[in-house]
Amino acid sequence: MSTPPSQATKVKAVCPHDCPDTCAMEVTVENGRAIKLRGAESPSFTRGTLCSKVAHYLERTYSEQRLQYPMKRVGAKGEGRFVRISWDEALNEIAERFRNIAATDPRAILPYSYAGTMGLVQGSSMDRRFFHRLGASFLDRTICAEAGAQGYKATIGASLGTDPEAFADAQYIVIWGSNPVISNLHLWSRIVEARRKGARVVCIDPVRSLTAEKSDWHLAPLPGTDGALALALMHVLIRDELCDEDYIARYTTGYAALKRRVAEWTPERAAAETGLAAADIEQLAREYGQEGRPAVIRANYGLNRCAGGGSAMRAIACLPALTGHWRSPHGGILLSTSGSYGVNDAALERPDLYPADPRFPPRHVNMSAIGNALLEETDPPIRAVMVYNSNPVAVAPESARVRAGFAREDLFVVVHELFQTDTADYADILLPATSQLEQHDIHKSYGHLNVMLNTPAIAPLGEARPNTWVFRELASRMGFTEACFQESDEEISAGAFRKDHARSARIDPATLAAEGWQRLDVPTPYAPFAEGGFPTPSGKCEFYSDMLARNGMDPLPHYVPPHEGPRSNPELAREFPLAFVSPPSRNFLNSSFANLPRFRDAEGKPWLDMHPADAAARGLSDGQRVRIFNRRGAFHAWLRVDTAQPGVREGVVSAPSIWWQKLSGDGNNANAVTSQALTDMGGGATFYDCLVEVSKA
Ligand SMILES: Nc1nc2c(c(=O)[nH]1)N[C@H]1C(S)=C(S)[C@@H](COP(=O)(O)OP(=O)(O)OC[C@H]3O[C@@H](n4cnc5c(=O)[nH]c(N)nc54)[C@H](O)[C@@H]3O)O[C@H]1N2
Ligand SMILES: Nc1nc2c(c(=O)[nH]1)N[C@H]1C(S)=C(S)[C@@H](COP(=O)(O)OP(=O)(O)OC[C@H]3O[C@@H](n4cnc5c(=O)[nH]c(N)nc54)[C@H](O)[C@@H]3O)O[C@H]1N2
Ligand code: SF4
Ligand SMILES: [Mo]
Repeated sequence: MSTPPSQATKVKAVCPHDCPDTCAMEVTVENGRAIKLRGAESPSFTRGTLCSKVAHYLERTYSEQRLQYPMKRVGAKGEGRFVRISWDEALNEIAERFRNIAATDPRAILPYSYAGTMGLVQGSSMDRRFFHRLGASFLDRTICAEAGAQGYKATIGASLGTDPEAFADAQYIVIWGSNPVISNLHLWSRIVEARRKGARVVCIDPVRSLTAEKSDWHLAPLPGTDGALALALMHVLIRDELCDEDYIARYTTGYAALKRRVAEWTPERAAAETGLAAADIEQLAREYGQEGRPAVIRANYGLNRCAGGGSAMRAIACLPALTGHWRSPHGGILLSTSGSYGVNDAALERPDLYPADPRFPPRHVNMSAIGNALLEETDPPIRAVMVYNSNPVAVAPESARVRAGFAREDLFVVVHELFQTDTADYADILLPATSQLEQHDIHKSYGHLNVMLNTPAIAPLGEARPNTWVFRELASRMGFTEACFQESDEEISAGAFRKDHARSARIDPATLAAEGWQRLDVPTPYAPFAEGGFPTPSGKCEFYSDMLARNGMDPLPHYVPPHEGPRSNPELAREFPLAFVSPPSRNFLNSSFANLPRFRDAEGKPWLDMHPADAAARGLSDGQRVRIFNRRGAFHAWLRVDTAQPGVREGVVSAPSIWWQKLSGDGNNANAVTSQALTDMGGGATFYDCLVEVSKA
């Protein structure tokens, strides 16, 4: 840790949260205390504004709920009663427990982390080195984006796409499975700009989200049916000769096979799957394919949390190549920009430290089914979990199983946190973590093309310590002597990007220190695939994928219906007829902020949005407290039924999330009902593939 400044100064910082915008912040510090925090004025993606959560980040930083010293459990697991201990006592005990377990089988130890901070240093460096060197189980970090990422990769080759900055001059924008007003504010400001210049904005979402409300046209399919819609769009584009044959011939593979495949996908067939009108599907295809007007798609993770999430993204990613919209910087598709960076994972994470012990072949545990893993893994059983940067008890699916897993008497649980979350209540040892203002970091982004530097603004509160410090200390107690465990945070961040990578080679420490950010080495405007050059094995946009064929999968875009729906499981659908989604609420960031008064007050109560027809059929009315349930569990919420402007389409209910269970009133949140079933590609979570019934509470 470097020493923070002690006199009135402005410090450049970065929002650490799991959000595509990765905002540039400026912190004013006086006498060692941060007194003001705002969006940095420099012409970065942030343009001087933060969202309504992080604008109040100082309330989070200085919250009286912050954990300030290490503690150990005195009550029962889950009860949340702890007493203070010293760092030495805490670290010695963890090291001793880990050593004992590792002596039998190190794979019985599992890290559990996600994106509490997105920083490359505090998110994925010293921690990974430690668990690699230890020979612990690998955690497959699938809970958010993996299905979509894999589907997109099969078509495009990597997470590269349209420059978010270029949306400001787009003419036709399709927002698909994404709610930028809530979850990608600075892209939304570009979309508003484009709309002012005449762009048409279409939103595809089963929920009438704030984005849907502000768009020119809202199409509301049933959750998990986007793949069918994409195939029918391709059907119309090809049938009506709205494709760019020259682009297809030069820069794609498998067009003839794709043509045969989508011939089956008439708008009528897709209408039956999606619950949309066939005429609307025809119209969307014609508008999207209009000649001489580039169209851009903002596809995001809302559509990848279902059985067919990977296939759906793969099919959607074919559209801009079919129409040649990639020719323009203001056309194409954006899922994530994260593949634009040359991150030096090998240096940050040191996978080479993993011991090649023939007794212990590498074992992977999927974070999206952590409940089952904790309760059922036998080869070997999980005996210790170390949680940091995540709140699995609140955010992982099927809470009853997750809680039962963490409550196991024979499981040693360490939680490193800023707050006493639902997960912290299950800790044997609870460690205090620093906030972003108290730690050093360097960030890439998944929603723009800049590298960002975060400099510590204040000293750690109480005895809080950064993730890197904890793993450095544990490494030393475990006797790990490799030099990489001595590296400072500044040294780690200096090596975070590859010098041999075209777009990252010119990342300059001096520019970062002076400005707080630097754009990758890409032109402006940037049309990444105007002349092909896809990072696929063939170098083309792959309508047909040899890689999928080799892995025994369908090499062509296809439709995978939801696990839970009238087609896959008619009996279940009769008992639980409503499709349940639980997308992000405006005032929380996943489960972060949900414990702080300002944000809970702004959110009000746990809500459930329902269509008036569905409410009437159940004799339910607006404002009533209801019970949402299926065979996995139940939780309560307050019903919102808007008869003038229904908040959701018929057959769908939506509970803005993620509430802390212990603060929600009945000890449960939306994940009481969600399922641990996985997606078709990437082993992702299927939060929005979930049937429920709703009754009066
Ligand atoms: N305020 C706020 N911002 C956030 C977050 C937060 O919790 N709060 N979370 C952050 C994180 S981790 C992520 S991953 C992103 C998520 O942000 P997005 O990628 O935008 O994804 P979601 O919000 O999950 O879903 C977006 C929209 O998809 C809709 N949707 C649900 N199912 C389907 C479907 O099957 N098909 C289609 N077409 N649409 C569907 C939802 O109703 C929702 O309105 O946001 C980030 N930003
Ligand atoms: N029902 C439902 N469930 C969902 C979703 C949904 O849409 N619906 N969305 C899913 C998605 S997209 C995601 S990404 C996951 C998100 O799940 P998580 O990544 O677990 O996100 P958070 O709930 O914000 O928890 C992050 C925790 O990390 C802590 N933290 C922050 N910074 C640091 C740090 O520097 N060090 C340490 N040690 N801790 C830190 C925070 O205090 C916070 O408690 O949730 C998933 N769960
Ligand atoms: S949560 Fe997103 S929009 Fe809000 S400040 Fe952070 S990066 Fe920016
Ligand atoms: Mo996420």
